[in-house]
Amino acid sequence: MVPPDPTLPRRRVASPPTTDPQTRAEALAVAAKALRSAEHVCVLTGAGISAESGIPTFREAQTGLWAQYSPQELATAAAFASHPARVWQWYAARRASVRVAQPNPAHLALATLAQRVSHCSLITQNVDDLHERAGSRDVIRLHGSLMHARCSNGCAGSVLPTDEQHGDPPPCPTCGALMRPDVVWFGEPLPMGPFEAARNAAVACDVFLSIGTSNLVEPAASLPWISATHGATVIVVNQSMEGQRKGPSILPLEGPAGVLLPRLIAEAFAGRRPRRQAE
Ligand code: BV8
Ligand code: ZN
Repeated sequence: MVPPDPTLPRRRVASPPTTDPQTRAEALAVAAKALRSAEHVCVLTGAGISAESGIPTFREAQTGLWAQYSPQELATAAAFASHPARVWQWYAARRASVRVAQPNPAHLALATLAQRVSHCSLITQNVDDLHERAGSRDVIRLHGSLMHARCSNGCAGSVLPTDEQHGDPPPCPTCGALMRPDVVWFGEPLPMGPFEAARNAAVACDVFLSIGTSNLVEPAASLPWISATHGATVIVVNQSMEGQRKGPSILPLEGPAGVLLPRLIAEAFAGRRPRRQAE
């Protein structure tokens, strides 16, 4: 657990939910009330928010050719070093499925949320581009992007790879080393800028909305608890609360994000005009 940073200003402590809601409707009403009164909302999304767009979650069993591997085995620099074509093709197959997928009502609800609150920080662990395609801007990407590739030797810049699912990774146009997916693999450090921005938002927000994540992968998994220790209300939206932390400042909303998020945003901001029109 990361101790609160004493140098950071303590903030108005959003009161944790006063009632212990028995029903989903009550939980939704308590969550909507917390959202409506929040100045700064911080959102963290995981693979579950893209599930209703048809993108398998990270922990769901892999299908077809990839059924024989676990994502953790493929999403590492060691796997790429030993089997570059296999890893490159796994990402190409995932990229192709993202390309034909559409943002679902959960992604769209978050784009609406950003127009309703004074300050909304959207952090994603996902590597698909569905948040951006739903209209969200300034997405804080902790684990990179499936839709880009970069030089495995560290040359500057990234390219938009094709969905060519066969063959080897292409060579870097600058130095000839293999291009690699522009994602953060297990055992690799997160990009400093995005993680700092994510941590600062978690500390500063009044409400932390955790959506569709098993909260198992660090250091992203610590963000909701950093927020809770700084007085925020943590709303957890997940298909299942199994394995999810409980606590006085944690408000569980169990169900599919594509159903719950539109309802939550509608209930929280009924009658409130958009703060700024989508550009
Ligand atoms: C780091 C990009 C340090 C790639 C990803 C040993 C050695 C080294 C590190 C470690 C180690 N042991 C532990 C670690 C730390 C490690 C880690 O946390 N491992 C875990 C497995 C224990 N972390 C790291 O390695 C990180 N780096 O620590 O570096 C360092 C520092 C300095 C110098 C060197 C090193 C890097 C982690 C990033 C890995 N890359 N993605 C790719 O995508 O291919 S992580 C990847 O998995 C995803 O991005 C995501 O973050 C994670 C999956 O989590 P979820 O998104 O939560 O998805 P999941 O399937 O688990 O759950 C889905 C949820 O949705 C479920 O709860 C489900 O109920 C719910 N759901 C389903 N449908 C719906 C729904 N909810 C709502 N509605 C629905 N419809
Ligand atoms: Zn290069």
